[in-house]
Amino acid sequence: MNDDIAEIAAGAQRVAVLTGAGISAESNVPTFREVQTGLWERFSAQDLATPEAFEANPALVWTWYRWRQSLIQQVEPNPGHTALAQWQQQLRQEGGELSITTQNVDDLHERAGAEVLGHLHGSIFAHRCLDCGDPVELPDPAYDGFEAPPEPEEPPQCATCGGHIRPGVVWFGEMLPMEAFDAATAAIRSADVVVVAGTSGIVQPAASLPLLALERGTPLIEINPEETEISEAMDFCLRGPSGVMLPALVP
Ligand code: BV8
Ligand code: ZN
Repeated sequence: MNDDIAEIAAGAQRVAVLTGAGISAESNVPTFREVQTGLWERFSAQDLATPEAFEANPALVWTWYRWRQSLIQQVEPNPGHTALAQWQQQLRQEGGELSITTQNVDDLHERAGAEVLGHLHGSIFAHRCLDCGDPVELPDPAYDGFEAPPEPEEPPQCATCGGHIRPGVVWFGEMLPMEAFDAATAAIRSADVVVVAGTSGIVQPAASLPLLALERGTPLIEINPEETEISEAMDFCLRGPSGVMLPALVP
């Protein structure tokens, strides 16, 4: 870790973190850009994560989410999630603050003991009725997330109105939860340092959030093994896996 970065991290009292699918990669959760497998191998995640795809083929899209939910329930947080949770606890004890805003629909930050300011793209564990919007509690899916399920299953029907139950995620073309987006905006605007871990910086408007740091010259640190769409705006790029780089960054 270079001295400048170590000094910034050690001196920061207000840290704002944005994470993407890459932080869950070392927990064996495929990133969004990876090629799909099984029933969905001929689709890109981007094609499936849309209201149109659910409308056209509810069983295929519904099963994809329930199968991904099974996988997430079968894996564990990795050292990247744990490091952020630890840094958050450390700062809280010192009267400081570390906020985590994630694009991920998994619960690995929470299971690592961290408090999450917002899930910009919703949660795979939340379900609601497509028609009346009623939230719905469902039993856990019975798939093996490491084996693609044999047959797509139809989404259940809403007990209130009979509509299709849908995943509680934000699909392409859908608005982000404004409360989470506004909270992330405020956190980044008041931070001493902004850390962006595990995102390709492709999906908007989430990807542009860290760039708010440029307004005040707040140091921007990117953690990603690869170059991304937002690397050129970064002050520091830690080219490596977040499971290694985040534990090294925490003071
Ligand atoms: C909106 C939930 C507006 C679902 C997700 C044209 C037409 C229509 C829309 C658009 C358009 N052009 C732009 C848009 C907007 C669109 C968009 O951005 N499209 C992109 C593809 C160009 N955005 C939207 O539609 C958003 N809504 O704009 O609404 C609006 C306005 C008015 C009225 C109505 C609407 C909604 C976007 C939300 C989509 N939902 N997820 C689901 O999960 O199934 S997005 C999905 O991508 C995931 O949430 C994922 O997190 C997210 C972002 O991807 P990343 O997290 O970055 O993951 P990715 O795989 O890309 O990259 C992984 C990175 O990790 C890589 O860089 C890799 O190098 C790195 N990595 C790998 N291993 C590691 C690692 N890093 C660290 N450590 C490692 N070990
Ligand atoms: Zn309903």
